[in-house]
Amino acid sequence: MKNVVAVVLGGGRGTRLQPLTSYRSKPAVPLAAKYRLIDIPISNCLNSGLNHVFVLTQFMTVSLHQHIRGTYRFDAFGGGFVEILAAQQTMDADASLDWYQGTADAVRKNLRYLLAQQFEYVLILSGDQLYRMDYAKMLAEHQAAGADVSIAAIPVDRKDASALGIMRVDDTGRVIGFVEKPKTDELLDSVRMDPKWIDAHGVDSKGRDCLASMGIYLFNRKTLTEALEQSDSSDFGKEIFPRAINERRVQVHLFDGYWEDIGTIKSFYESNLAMARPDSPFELATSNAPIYTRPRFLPPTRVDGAQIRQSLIADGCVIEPGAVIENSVIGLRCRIGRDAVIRDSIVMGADYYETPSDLAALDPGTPPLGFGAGCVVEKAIIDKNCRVAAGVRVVNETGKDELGEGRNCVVRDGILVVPKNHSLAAGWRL
Ligand code: ADQ
Ligand code: ADP
Repeated sequence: MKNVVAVVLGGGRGTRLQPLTSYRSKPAVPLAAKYRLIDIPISNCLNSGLNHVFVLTQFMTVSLHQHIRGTYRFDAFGGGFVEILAAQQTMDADASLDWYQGTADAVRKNLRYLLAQQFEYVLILSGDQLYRMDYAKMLAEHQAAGADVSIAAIPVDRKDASALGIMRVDDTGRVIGFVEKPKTDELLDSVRMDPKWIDAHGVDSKGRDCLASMGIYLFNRKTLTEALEQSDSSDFGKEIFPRAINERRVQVHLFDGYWEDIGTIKSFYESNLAMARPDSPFELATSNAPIYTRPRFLPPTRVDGAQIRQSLIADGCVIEPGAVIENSVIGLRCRIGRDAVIRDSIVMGADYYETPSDLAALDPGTPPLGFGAGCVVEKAIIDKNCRVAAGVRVVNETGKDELGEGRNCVVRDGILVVPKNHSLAAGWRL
């Protein structure tokens, strides 16, 4: 893996995770109570013996910078690094012209940094997926097949195929058809696989007959340079691959395991809550492939007479008597008042504690950080540093998406999202 450099695609202009990405870049979005999205691909790299990582992001936020700097440190002898390359270094209006136009454009614009050292392979990863993978296995298969490019693939059902790049491969695993997000049955049929082929190659297809690209690509240095320099295509999935399969040896790397795209509010919400279940499909507590994150010096969470079921609770929280927490993810430094109810929700916690003098200085009507006594939060995502007053009900009873307008929250896919630093004062209701 010494010859591989990894590039994590940290998100385009995409609005799919808004408003969680209104104030921070996508890689910095908090995940599973104490991590950030970027910890997943970087941990996979480190656990695969790969410690040269670039993160491409549209704009730099303080938190992403602090997080990377404070977490991924390497000694001088190992030669490792995790470095952020931001498209937009300033916030002025014209800077938008410099934004990356798509995944391939993002890599092209940074090619000179990526290839400044003599890496033979470039591994391109998405920054918004939840999975564990040993990229060393992918490299070994790539080399054994004499491939120019390898694409990681997972079997999926037809109903999920229209949101993904779907591939057809020959007997040797060489990709001979690639359709990005096939919208018609006809297109899908053109790349369908025989599930028996998948079974025969060591992955239980469970009858699934589509091989989906996981957006994980391993390129030979020369192939990547040529593919990007000889065209002005912006996107790997839409443009580069459909063309590359005719001209290059593009090989599939089959993956068997849990893999979830968490780039939308709905999938982000569902995947976080799934990790709180006893039968979690993605286990955080393992010793052989840990997920790394920033070490913090927070006190243990203090709980007194609360009822907690099926939840993840981060460090530094205070949970008062009578509180009920069910099927939820509770982030760092969260204060949850007496008899508050948090159900089917992700609350991200706070970046700081309020001191008694901070509390005394609050404007009348501004509730303290955290969740006041008796409030009820259901099916919601409450971003960091929010204030929910005592007795407030954050419950979108109608389930309609448009109701959030102008009320310090938005509703996406029926999930109520309160953006960072917002206050829901006494009497707020939805
Ligand atoms: P999508 O996920 O729809 O499909 P895309 O929107 O290009 O593809 O995003 C891929 C990754 O790149 C994401 O992590 C995204 O955040 C990031 N990204 C997007 N635009 C970017 C930009 N301008 N700058 C930096 N990062 C950017 C892709 C493939 C499919 C495949 C799925 C699997 O195209 O073939 O099936 O991934 O999830
Ligand atoms: P995020 O992307 O998670 O929302 P930010 O970019 O806002 O995070 O960074 C918040 C950082 O600010 C945290 O790392 C935290 O340590 C720091 N911080 C410390 N004290 C305060 C404070 N009193 N108010 C706001 N932020 C604070």
